[in-house]
Amino acid sequence: MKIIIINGPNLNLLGKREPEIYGSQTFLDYFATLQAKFSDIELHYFQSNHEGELLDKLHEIGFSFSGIVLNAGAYTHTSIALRDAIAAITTPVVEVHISNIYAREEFRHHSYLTAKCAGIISGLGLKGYELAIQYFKLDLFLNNPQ
Ligand code: CA2
Repeated sequence: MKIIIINGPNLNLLGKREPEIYGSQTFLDYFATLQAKFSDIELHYFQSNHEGELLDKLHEIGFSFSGIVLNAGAYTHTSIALRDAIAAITTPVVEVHISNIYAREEFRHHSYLTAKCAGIISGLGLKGYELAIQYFKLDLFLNNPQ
């Protein structure tokens, strides 16, 4: 099973700035713990600050992977292009936000992506990424019980 975590703009700063909102762990450290926890999954990670690169990655893996965990950062609130890409691919996407976007500024309350995603996890910190992976594992198991 291949699952990818895709992080958008500024998420490369995790653990380095604004720890009161986003925590103090770097994403690469957290990703290593996820790989250890989910050693039965081929877990990939991609981060970009560029909208076009995020689109290219969705196109590249969006027909072959089992699941995409997407934190599109601020593009969540602006990008019709990312919404269209999620709608065009066949791999299901779970939208994740570290902070609770509904408890923050009004402009963060709307996501262009949610309607095209399987679901959204927001406000549970980095744990949200792990929960999204658990969802894909459970969903695939329920659909292919053996
Ligand atoms: O809560 C989330 O995960 C967000 O997607 C994070 C975005 C924000 O624009 C969304 O509204 C909610 C911002 C990512 C910025 O990441 C930083 C990490 C560390 C230090 C500074 C920024």
